[in-house]
Amino acid sequence: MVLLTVAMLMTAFSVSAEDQFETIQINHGVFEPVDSSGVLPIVGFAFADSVTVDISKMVIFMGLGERLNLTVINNDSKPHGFNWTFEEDGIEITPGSTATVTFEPSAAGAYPFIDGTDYPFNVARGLSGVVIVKEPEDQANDFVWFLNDHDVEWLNALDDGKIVEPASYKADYFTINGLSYPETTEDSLGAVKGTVDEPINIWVVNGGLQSHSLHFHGYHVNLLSKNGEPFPQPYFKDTFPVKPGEGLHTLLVPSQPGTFPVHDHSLTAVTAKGFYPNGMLTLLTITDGGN
Ligand SMILES: [Cu+2]
Repeated sequence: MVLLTVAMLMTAFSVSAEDQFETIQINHGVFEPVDSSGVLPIVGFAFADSVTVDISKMVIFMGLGERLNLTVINNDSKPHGFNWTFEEDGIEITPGSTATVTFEPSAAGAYPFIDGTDYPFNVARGLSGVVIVKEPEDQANDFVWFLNDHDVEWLNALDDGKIVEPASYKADYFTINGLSYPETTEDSLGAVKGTVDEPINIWVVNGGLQSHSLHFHGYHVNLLSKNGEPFPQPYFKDTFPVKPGEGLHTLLVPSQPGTFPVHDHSLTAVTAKGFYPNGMLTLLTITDGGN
């Protein structure tokens, strides 16, 4: 009996988490605003196989029970870093060098990360991303809204090596997955499509520097967790704040068919250089599934 117990324990301990390997790079790139006013210089995280930086789309999916081995390559001539936004400290990655981060989360959730060096300037330039951890038994479709804001003066000045005052930050463009309305409606990651009564995960992450507050038309959503921490009470809302560095797991179970907008409650963030409605606005398209 004792031997059997020991054998079982050994089996339990020798079963290691399944490893997932990802490599991302810190690269220079450009952001193309919705109003075709020209390209803006950014620095961001990019997947290993991409040459350009696709701003605000650094989204890594993994399953709960897996272990993420994340290699981060700094291709820039300046030091950068990697920080989970739920932790105080991060690592610094010197120019041309590589760091490896392992992550074995104990709960599902959206876990944002940033380059925390020289905060808030490197985040303003585009260095933020998210790891989304999904329970293996969670069969719901996934949509991601990676919210970001972009200050044209800051992007140009920081690219020129100039110093800017933190208090002077004032965003001109507001994006979901790097896109502004109406571009957002063509985004397979963010333009929610679903069926009445079928659950949908919407992972909402704020990778920018301004607080945002989303307003759903047509539906309420269940807010399940923030940065992997479950909310203590059931939290059923049609409007909720998402602060910088927060990653929310929300669950939408559509109660009716239709096409409804979701937008930042602050109308400033639904503009592009003052033009409405070219910012944080996207659509939910729900069909009745033949019922
Ligand atoms: Cu509204």
